[in-house]
Amino acid sequence: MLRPQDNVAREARSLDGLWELAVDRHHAGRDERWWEGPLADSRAVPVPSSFNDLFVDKDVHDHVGDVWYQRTVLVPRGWAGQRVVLRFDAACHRATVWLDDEQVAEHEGGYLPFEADVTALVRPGEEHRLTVAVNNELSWQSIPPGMTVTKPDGRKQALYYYDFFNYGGLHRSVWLCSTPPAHLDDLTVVADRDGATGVVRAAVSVAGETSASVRLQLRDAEGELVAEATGADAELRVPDAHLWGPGAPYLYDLRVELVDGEAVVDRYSLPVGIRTVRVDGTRFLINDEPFYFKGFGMHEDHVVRGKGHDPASMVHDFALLEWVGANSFRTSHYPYAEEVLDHADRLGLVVIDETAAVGMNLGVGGGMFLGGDRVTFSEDTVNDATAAAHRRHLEELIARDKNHPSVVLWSVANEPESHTLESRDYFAPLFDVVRELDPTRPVGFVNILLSPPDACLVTELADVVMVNRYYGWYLGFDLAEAEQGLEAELVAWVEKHGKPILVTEYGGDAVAGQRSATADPWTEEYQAELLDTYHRVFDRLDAVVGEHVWNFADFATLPSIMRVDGNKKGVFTRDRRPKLAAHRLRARWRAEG
Ligand code: BDP
Repeated sequence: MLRPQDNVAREARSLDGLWELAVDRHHAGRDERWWEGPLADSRAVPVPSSFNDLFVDKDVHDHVGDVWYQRTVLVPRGWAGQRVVLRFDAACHRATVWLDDEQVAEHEGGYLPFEADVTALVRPGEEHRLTVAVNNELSWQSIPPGMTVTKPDGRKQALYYYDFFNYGGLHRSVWLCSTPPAHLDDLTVVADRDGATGVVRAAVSVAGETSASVRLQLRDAEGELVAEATGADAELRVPDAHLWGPGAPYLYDLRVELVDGEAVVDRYSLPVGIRTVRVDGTRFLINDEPFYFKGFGMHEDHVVRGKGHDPASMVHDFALLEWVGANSFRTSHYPYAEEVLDHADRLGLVVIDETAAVGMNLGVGGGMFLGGDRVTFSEDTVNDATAAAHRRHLEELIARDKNHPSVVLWSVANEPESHTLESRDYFAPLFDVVRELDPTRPVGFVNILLSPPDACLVTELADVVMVNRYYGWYLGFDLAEAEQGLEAELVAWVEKHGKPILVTEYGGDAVAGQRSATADPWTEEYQAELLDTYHRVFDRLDAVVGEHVWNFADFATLPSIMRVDGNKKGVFTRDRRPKLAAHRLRARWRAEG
């Protein structure tokens, strides 16, 4: 599936803007067939955005079930004879789509795109009614997993083991696109090096009846043609290639065309970065140079919009990453908007790309939150159907993100149970899937503190060790003990696996403005000192190849006795003002160059 693009052969019309929204408070819309006419009792809603925080209405904020989005769509007159596609960049967590009275798509998985070919249903020059039921319920078979319970008054509630608010809605752009009937359908690019020569291998798939052939042209950043090839499996060689690297984001432009004689039947352009990634012993190598990750686990999370993508916030977040001296981030805990990866490609930020498999662990909190006496892997909880959904999610993620040079590492899950044989049996085939679909990038998963080196059975499947650690926070506030505990554990990981270690989370909550001369917990001083403590340990251990602070910014969670207006582990506030820790990180990260 290729992304929407405007060029000589294709058109992409954004359907972003104000739609109508009806919140299905009584879960009646499907039975009452709301898609068959204009939504009753609706109000204007922006797309993209989460719906939860837009209105001053607690019931809407907390709504679990369907919400119905609707608008009319004009199919341009000039599109007669073209293939017409509706594309959703994300609908969280699942969506059913109708064009007029016809169901045209159904998709599960709230952070990845899907499309529907509606050619047979549309009349160019006319308007059509587009209705989408977006559902934010969780189950043990959804990714992320969770539970949905129905209260005595009929309201549904989502229960989940992850620490961010379960926002719902159309979080990313919606498109109406045209392509030629016979068209370029997919493109996989793998770049490599042969000495100073860049080698770009491109696999092109074509859909529809055609005798047209594939032509590829690679241009450098100045627009000069540097290599050409023909055929659906092509190799382009670039002498003295300019590499894409962290902080040095050189991009070529690959133009793929379907040509019939001189006529261009279809065209698709892709920015291409030539770079390699490899793990060697305890080193993580990009372009055969050791790379040290400095940055954050982040969230797509903003005031009012929730998880709605917005380019202004994205550009500002990247500006703050640059200001603080970060060179990388993890898409914790789900795939981010594709625009974010485009921007990372453009700016030379390195990305750990994570699935939405988060909260797969009933051991958190001693199982006291939701699990009762349930176990994580069982017929009633995470089971074969969950594994199938997880596998589909990985396939869709890799299909979407495979061509981004910024993506250097796949994260299969965040903090799942990983100390039981069941967890190993669950994850082993998923690691195989990733390696089969993408032999070019390392793969890992993020280990939880409940599963130390002598207990974890999943890390041996991974190319790197990724650990989230909270010495000095969840394990007591004695930073001297924290320093010892952390160092002893990281040394044990090196001894056990001899792989590079990425500390993918460390940090503590600080309420902005809470200050203390004695660095008491919850103050900005304590948060900064906690980070300093970790840094001393990292600097003593060669196998530590990265530090990702938890979190870039404060973010929304469910209310709980552990959270005051959300999670406050951000080094920036939710409105992106630096806390003391951000200045401390800036001094460290920028000094190191
Ligand atoms: C880790 C989770 C992360 C949480 C963080 C915390 O990976 O999602 O937000 O802890 O407690 O366990 O702040």
